[in-house]
Amino acid sequence: MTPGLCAGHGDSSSHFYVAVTLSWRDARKHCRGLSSDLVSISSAEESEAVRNVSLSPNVWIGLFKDRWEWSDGSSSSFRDWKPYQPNYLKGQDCVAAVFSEGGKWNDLKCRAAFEDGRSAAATL
Ligand SMILES: [Ca+2]
Repeated sequence: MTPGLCAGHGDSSSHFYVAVTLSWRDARKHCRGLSSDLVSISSAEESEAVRNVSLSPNVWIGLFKDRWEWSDGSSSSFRDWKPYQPNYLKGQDCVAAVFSEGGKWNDLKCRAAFEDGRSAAATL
């Protein structure tokens, strides 16, 4: 858990530090709740400005890797996860829509099978 740095609405000196420890996703949510976002850094000068504003050894910034990709190569960023999903349990590298839960999504082991037509989707 790490504090975050939200982007200011002016130049890099207007970035503001979020002095609570959050997960990356919660830090982003916090910034977005303030009509901002986690800070983007595109130069050494901005990196220095971020360092100057930050009051802790490390902060979340906006860079992330969303490892989910559509198997047909489409680029939709739409996501419809169940609460607390994806939870990235070991081997859960594929996604199922769980219709008993309103069609919300869960990440599941790719080798999970649905022999009885429902089962595995209820797992974490
Ligand atoms: Ca899961």
